[in-house]
Amino acid sequence: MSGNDDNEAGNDFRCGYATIIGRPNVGKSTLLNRIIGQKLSITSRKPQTTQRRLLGIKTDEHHQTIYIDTPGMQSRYQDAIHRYMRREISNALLHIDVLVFMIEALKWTEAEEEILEAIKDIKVPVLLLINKIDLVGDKENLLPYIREVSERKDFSDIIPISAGKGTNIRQVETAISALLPRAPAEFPEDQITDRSEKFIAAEFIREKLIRKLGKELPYRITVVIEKFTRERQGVTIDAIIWVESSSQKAIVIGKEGGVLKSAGEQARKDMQIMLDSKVYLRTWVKVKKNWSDDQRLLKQLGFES
Ligand SMILES: Nc1nc2c(ncn2[C@@H]2O[C@H](COP(=O)(O)OP(=O)(O)OP(=O)(O)O)[C@@H](O)[C@H]2O)c(=O)[nH]1
Ligand SMILES: [Mg+2]
Repeated sequence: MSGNDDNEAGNDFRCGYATIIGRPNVGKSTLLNRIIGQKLSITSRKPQTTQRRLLGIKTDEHHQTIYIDTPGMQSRYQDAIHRYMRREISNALLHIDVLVFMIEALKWTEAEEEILEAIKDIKVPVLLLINKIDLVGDKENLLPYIREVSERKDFSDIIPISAGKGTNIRQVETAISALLPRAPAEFPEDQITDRSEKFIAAEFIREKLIRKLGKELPYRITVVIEKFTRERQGVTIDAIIWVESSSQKAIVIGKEGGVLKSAGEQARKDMQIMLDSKVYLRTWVKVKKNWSDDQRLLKQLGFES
């Protein structure tokens, strides 16, 4: 609950869910982190970084907006992990108040067409965000592009932004909060996500590895935290990095352990910021053959349906 009494502010309070969708790599997770003002969702230059839904919750005096970051939408792959990712998107489209469709400036691909098709029967307002405008050299090109995309659907608003640089983000928040229904807050005002510190710690390790490794590996690696204990001198975290073959294991470990060592070191720094504490991190790489295409193994590794 918002903690508001029956005063005017209480009656006017708005709360609701805004799901962010878009093809892989357009900048959805970057936007969520930018709005929340903290790193919750991992990001990378490689497509298909986000595997699971994650909430970012932002509360002010008059609104609580519950953003849902989703995996990039694509239909190319049919294995179990990708089917899981698509289910995560479908679930994030249920019971929402606003849909935020993100595209990349000056681009419109087959993937965007597929998304339009997927959301054609959606009843809630759809806000179109054109991201990465910082990459557009000649801003004159944006106007005809905006005109063109505006004809694709009856969008409630179209906002050019740069999630990376932080341009027009306030405008996005205002547009979304105006579309939320009058309702009391669902989460305590100081809660910023539905995910545990343990989940986010595992994601930090995955992010560092994705950033260091080739483009085929992101969805072949998953991280499970085996131990997470907070003591007076700091937090001890034991993590297992699961891969699918011994050759992948060798790549993740790297020459003389270099890749794993530097990924672990970078992840540990992010964890220390998040946990505001010293972190002692230990990592192991283990092989589970074909986990990403095995429903049972996915479940075992924490991909709850
Ligand atoms: N130049 C520029 N780069 C951006 C911007 N927003 C995001 N990026 C970069 O684009 C890449 C993808 O960003 P993510 O936030 O991981 O994209 P995503 O849509 O969540 O991707 P998936 O989780 O794979 O679906 C990262 O390298 C970001 O740093 C932006 O406004 N400008
Ligand atoms: Mg993402």
